[in-house]
Formats: sequence, structure tokens, C-alpha cells
Amino acid sequence: MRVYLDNNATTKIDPLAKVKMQPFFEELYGNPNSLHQYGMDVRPALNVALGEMYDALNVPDADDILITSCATESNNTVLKGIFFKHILKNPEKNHIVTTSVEHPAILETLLYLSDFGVEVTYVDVDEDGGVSAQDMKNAVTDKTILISMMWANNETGMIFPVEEVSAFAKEKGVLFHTDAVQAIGKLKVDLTAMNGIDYLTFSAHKFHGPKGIGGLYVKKGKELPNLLHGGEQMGGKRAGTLNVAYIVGMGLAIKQAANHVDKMNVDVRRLRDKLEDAISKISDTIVVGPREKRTPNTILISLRGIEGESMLWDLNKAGVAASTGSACASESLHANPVMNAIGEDPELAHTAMRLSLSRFTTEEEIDYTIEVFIKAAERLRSISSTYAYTNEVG
Ligand code: C6P
Repeated sequence: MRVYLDNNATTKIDPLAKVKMQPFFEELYGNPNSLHQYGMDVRPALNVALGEMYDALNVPDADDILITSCATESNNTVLKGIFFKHILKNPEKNHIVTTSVEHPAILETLLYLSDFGVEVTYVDVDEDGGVSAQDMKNAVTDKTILISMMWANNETGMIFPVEEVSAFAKEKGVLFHTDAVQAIGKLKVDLTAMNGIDYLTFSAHKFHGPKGIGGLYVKKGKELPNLLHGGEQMGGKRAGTLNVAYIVGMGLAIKQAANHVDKMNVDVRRLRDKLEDAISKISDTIVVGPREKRTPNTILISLRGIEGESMLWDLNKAGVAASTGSACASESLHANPVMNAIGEDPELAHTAMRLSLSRFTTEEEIDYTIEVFIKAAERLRSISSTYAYTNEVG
């Protein structure tokens, strides 16, 4: 049996999205900016897809949704856009507040911008991996131009207080961005209700859309300068020929994701809890964050004495795919950065395992995972205790 439990890294394509995309690789291949019939034939599908995105976020189309290549581009567009539009012109307001556990697409971009005079406050997480709304508010000064806070953390699944902090930002006249990559399809996202959010990042492949396409919601009046200059696509706001097939796929996928939030919070949550209950009975384990404060699909667990990578390979041999943390850091086998930020026992950072389900995960897959997870933990613990004993005696 093969089980995929790394859905925070990427997801499989929704079969309906795949079917809807197909004609755009075949007969509907025109450039939507062309004036001939081929161009005209594809334009309606673009409008439908954009409409699906506006609906999924519950925003009027007077606001803007910029199509990007991924969440990384969306995050770069916000941070560099704020720099060019505001900070460069008014260095008095050069301060950005964020958290210490954002995705590298935020942290690395801020590090880059700090060379150009941007000041950043990184608010720490508590021992559960959560962020206090009060700490975020306390970090804001007269110099603050932007707060950027992820909606849900990719490693722990911990949900951050976006509603409260965005309302505070609005009251203070500070711009507010959220990286909602891990929230779409898992949490209710209603930007009309949460009207303090000025910018929101999403990425199609995290909610069963295609890879290589993402979006950035921009509230009316909060427009950003271009990151990509060139042609007149997207009303001149992001140059480059539009990938119609992927945009169509992203539109259907976000609609489906929004329609399945209840399923995620009932059915997927039940499977996640079943898995968590079973594996956290293994001795000396720590699960990060109370489950009711996490997205319904995510578990970050540490098994003391077992390297995360060893566990991962044992599971992989049995056909179960998990991760030790975010996929973009997996090439350098290092400690889980979020576990480090949580500041627990340093050993825990090396023993972290992330398991993330999707709405396509089945009960049979979870039962199988429980069986192989417990076996792998027993096997690796027995090796490490023999090793410890030999070392002691030897
Ligand atoms: N996180 C993970 O394993 P892209 O690849 O650019 O579409 O998404 C980047 C990104 C941005 N923000 C958050 C919160 C994310 O989780 C990710 C992707 C994957 O956790 C790959 S590193």
C-alpha cells in the first residue's frame, strides 16, 4: 500500500480540475491577449476562474487578484512592493512586524530587504508553536508600515490570530498581509468579514490545483508596484503570457477547496485525531500544539531518541510518505526550524516528523499508517537502545 501524508508540501490534483484543464493543452491553446478567435475563445474561461477565486475568498471583484507563479512570488511581490512603494519614499516608516516561523519566502525576502534599511521585528512563538496577538500588537511602533503573519503554520498547523491582529492593523493604519497557503481549504476564509486584510497569498498546489501557479489578493486602494515589468497582461500589473490551463485549474481547485472546508473539519479531522491518538501513545513522544488550535490535517510529532530522517526512511520503505518538516528545507538534513523556534529541548528538533492529510486520505490508509508507524518506532528504538547499551558497556 502507498500512503501520501505530506499534503502540506503539495497535494494531488483534484480530478475535476484536471479534466477542466485538459482542453487548454489541446484545442484551446490561444493567447488570451490575442485579438483573433483563438484568443477570444479562452478569455471567458479566465473570467470564470477569477470569479471562482473572488468567491472563494468572499471579496468583490473591485478588489484585485494577481495571478503569480507560486506563493513565493506572491510573498515577494508584497514585501518588495511595500519597500518600493512606501519605504523607499518614506524611510521614516521602514518597520515590518512578522513572526519567527514564517516560510522562507517571507524570512529570506525580509533578510534581503534589511540590507536596504528595512527594520524587522520577528515575534517569537510560544512552547505550543502559537503566536500571541498581544505580542504582535506590542511589536507595532510609529514606524511600522506592514504586519505580515501567516494564517496557519506549515510545520505545526498552528492557526495564528489573523482576525484579531488584522483588525488591530486596520485601526492603527498599518498594512496587513497574510500568507494563507496552509489555510485555504482547511479554514473558513472570508475577507469581507475580516476586512483588515489588505494582502493574502495562496498557492494552487496546496489545495489540489496544479503546481507553478498562485495568487495574491490585493484590496482596492492598496495596489502594489509591479515586480515583473513587460507586457500589458493582467492590466499591466504582472507581465508575462498567462498560463490559462493552470489558472482554470486553480479556479476550480479553490472553489472545491472552499466547498470542502466542512469535510476537512469533520472527516479529515477525525482521521487526523485517530492517527494522533494512536501514535502519541508511543512512549516519549511530544505532539506540538493543542489539536483544536491546529489546521485539521496536520500533526508535528517528536519521538525522543529517533532521528526524524530514520523514521522517515522506515515509513518510506513501507510506502508511507511523511516529512521532517517543510519540503523546501529537506535537501539540507537539519533540525526542524520551527521546533528550534519553539525552543524546547534541542533533541526534539532533530526528531520531528510532520504528517499531513488531505480530503482524499482514507480510513484504510490511516489504519495502515498507524500499524507501520508503531512498528518503525519500535524497531528504531530497539536499535538505538542496543546502540546505547553497546556504547555504555564498550
Ligand atoms: N511549503 C512545505 O513543505 P510555493 O512553493 O512558492 O508555492 O509555496 C511556498 C510556501 C509559502 N508559504 C507557506 C506557508 C508554505 O507552506 C509554502 C510551501 C511547503 O511546507 C514547501 S517548502
